[in-house]
Amino acid sequence: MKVLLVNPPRSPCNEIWDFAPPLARPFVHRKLVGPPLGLLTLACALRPHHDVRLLELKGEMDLEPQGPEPMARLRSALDEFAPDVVATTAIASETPACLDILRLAKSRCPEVVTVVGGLQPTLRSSDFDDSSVDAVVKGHGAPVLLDLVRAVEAGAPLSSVEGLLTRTEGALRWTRPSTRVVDAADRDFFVPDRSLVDRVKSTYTVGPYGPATYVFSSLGCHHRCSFCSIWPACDGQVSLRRIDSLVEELAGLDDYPVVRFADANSAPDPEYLGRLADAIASSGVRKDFIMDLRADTASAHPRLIERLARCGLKVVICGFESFRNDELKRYRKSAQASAIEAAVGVFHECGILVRGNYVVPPDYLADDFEALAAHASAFPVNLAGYTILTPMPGTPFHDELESRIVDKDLAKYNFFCCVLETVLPREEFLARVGGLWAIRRGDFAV
Ligand code: B12
Repeated sequence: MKVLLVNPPRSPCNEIWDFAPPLARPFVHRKLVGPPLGLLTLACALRPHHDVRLLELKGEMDLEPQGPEPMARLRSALDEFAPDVVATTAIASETPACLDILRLAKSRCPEVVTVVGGLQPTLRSSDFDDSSVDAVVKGHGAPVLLDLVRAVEAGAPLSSVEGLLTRTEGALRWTRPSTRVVDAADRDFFVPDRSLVDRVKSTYTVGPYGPATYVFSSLGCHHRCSFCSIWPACDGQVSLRRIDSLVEELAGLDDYPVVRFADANSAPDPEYLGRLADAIASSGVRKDFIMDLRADTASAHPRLIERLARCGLKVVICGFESFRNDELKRYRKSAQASAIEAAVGVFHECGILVRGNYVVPPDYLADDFEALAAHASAFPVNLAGYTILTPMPGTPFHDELESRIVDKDLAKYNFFCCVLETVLPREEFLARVGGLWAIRRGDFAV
């Protein structure tokens, strides 16, 4: 079977940049780059049996920004490859682009079977109840996708595939519940097939460094931060990679001097992470690593950070979220603001750069912006980012805040737009968030 995997383009919406004062604009993030690890995982599962191609629309647009627009590139790929199955992935802000992809695939090749998976279908499958979508897969879906493609090959109906939502009588309905328990971090782990991004890997850079790739050491998160989508998607469960499997994967990444851990939190189990750091250090694998670590992990486990520095940890992305304890409590972030300062000290003592991120809630007034700016100016992080509190569709937080939502355009659910009602005039609120980006500037962007 010919399977075309399509990585959707980025959402074009960035209201922080749109309203930022000219001085701050150059520092507002406009894009994050990196390989689509989920699709590369699916490719590994499919490839021994099927002819698989990847159209990496983020990478292609970065490689040739002046080239054809994303849908024209998809049209060419569909005409040239004539796939039997088109599969794509979506986070909230990429949902509209994902639907455009599947609509074009259906209109161009009416016989093609279309399927979507990833975080947004997992959290709110109803967003994909569209005549262009034949099937929706929730969760870590490599085994289900394999079954689906096998069924298509055998000419069997999609309704014969377990654990899938399919279009039946005009609506998405579950097929038989799956009896399979998927452990995508361990038993059902597939090594992402990075050969499919060879063409665009030069676009995966971190500032001047790269090419960079992703690996994950864990899936899921135990914490319950209100704004995060990971715990609702994984029911608060965490599964860890086997250390030998991860070290082996790292040892195979000859083309990538920079590796970012794509974990929700790279230290769900500090003891495990310490063993992983030691295993990497003694394996002879030499990389510059980037991890997402919590401030309270660093303040409580300074020796762990030293071990990570010894194995190559160079940059940490740290969700500070707020400098005020009452706001941290509101976000259900189980950490104290004082941990931030302690953590930054620990990271810097180990020579690790810190990119801290603050969340700005829509009820901020001028005084709050000034207090945050004063705090951030006095703080020695290498780079700070400021995003807007956003209730991600399909999460309990979205249901809680539903009555305050003023914008339902999913392309705007990317933490860079304001979808909730503000207390300040909206344009002033956005301009003030944009202004914060001028406070600190470093020479790298992650
Ligand atoms: C790596 C990453 C990225 C990469 C994605 C590369 C790409 N796809 O092109 C980059 C850096 C580009 C990125 C960008 C952004 N990201 Co991001 N990112 C992540 C991160 C850290 C890891 C994702 C990952 O690789 N997981 C591991 C893989 C193996 O799992 P997976 O992708 O879920 O895939 C599995 C299943 O979902 C399923 N599956 C997935 N797709 C499909 C398709 C089919 C057909 C099937 C059957 C199954 C299936 O099977 C896969 C294999 O098991 C997550 C946080 C996290 N830890 O998950 C945030 C996260 C996904 N990102 C997020 C956000 C908000 C963004 C940005 C919008 C941020 C911003 N404001 O700039 C941007 C968007 C683009 C931009 N503006 O540049 C949010 C999404 C929230 C939401 N509800 O939408 C997350 C959850 C972070 C968070 N905690 O809030 N991101």
